[in-house]
Amino acid sequence: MRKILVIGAGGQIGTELVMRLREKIGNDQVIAADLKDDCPEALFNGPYRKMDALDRDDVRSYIIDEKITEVYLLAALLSATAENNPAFAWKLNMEGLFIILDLAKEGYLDKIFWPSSIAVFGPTTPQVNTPQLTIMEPTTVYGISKQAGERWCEYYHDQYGVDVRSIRYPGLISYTSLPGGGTTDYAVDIFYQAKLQNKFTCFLSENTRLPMMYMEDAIRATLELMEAPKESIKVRSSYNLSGCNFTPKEIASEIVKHQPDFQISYDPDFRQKIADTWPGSIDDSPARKDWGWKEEVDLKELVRLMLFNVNVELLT
Ligand code: NAD
Ligand code: AKB
Repeated sequence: MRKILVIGAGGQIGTELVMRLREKIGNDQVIAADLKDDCPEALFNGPYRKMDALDRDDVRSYIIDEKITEVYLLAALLSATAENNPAFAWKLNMEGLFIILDLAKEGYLDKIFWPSSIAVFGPTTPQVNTPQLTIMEPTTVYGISKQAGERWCEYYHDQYGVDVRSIRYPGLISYTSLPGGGTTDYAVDIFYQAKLQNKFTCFLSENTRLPMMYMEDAIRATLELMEAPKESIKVRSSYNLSGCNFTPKEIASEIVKHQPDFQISYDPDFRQKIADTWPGSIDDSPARKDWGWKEEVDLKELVRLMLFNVNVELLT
């Protein structure tokens, strides 16, 4: 029987991933774990465990004693936060991964999901329709840690047969919980500010194009990848995945269609330098071919859904 542990469950992806996994395999079969003392309200319907992904002894004994079969390891520092604390970002993003990879190597886990990011790419990468296999010279500590993580995932698969699967998520857009310190966060904040004050100051410049995805598509992709037969997973580093892509100016124009007086201004900060090194669009043909990936939500629909669903009370 599947018994899943989601580490970093209290964040932007974890909250929605746990909800969906519980719908699929049962509330008690999916344990949400996070450094936070309290379980997020959205996850009150099932087990919660306070856990530090870096506490090797605790993570090991919990997974072994509870007979966990799958781990989704989401605990990490994201791009903007990581630049402010590079040494700790490297430690969290790498050591947490090794603890889980080693457990799988020893036979305690059937499967692992570990997310990578478009941050693995850098200024020398082709920026349009970035291919699966290409030049990767990331310049952020976050990107470097994700690239190294990808190499280790492939290594553990090839050398020890570990069934680890991964996606290079683009910027994810959602309303259930707030984003955790990334460069793409503006594309979530813009909806809260549109609702609160009908205007928004963007920390990226108007023509900065980045790959993005609505959370529902990202969660569906994750479940489809994890449920695909082992033989169909040909990429053991991490799969490129594309949803849509847009600039701050384009998302603002789409919001104006719903709120004609909405105004955007631009005040780029240190995150501009990060965004300038990332691709504008992604070629995800291997994901489409190997396990049938297809996005469903485009920019127009994403804006409609976000404006309808964001709850500004989440900000308080
Ligand atoms: P987030 O910052 O919203 O959530 C991370 C969660 O991990 C938080 O709840 C935090 O409390 C928890 N955490 C931090 N340190 C921990 C520790 N030591 N032990 C246990 N829990 C800890 O991040 P997210 O957006 O949900 O991202 C999850 C993963 O997906 C990360 O690896 C991130 O790099 C990757 N990713 C996210 C995006 C995105 O747009 N959200 C895009 C690409 C990749
Ligand atoms: C970030 O901006 O850091 C994340 C990501 C694309 O990995 N959203």
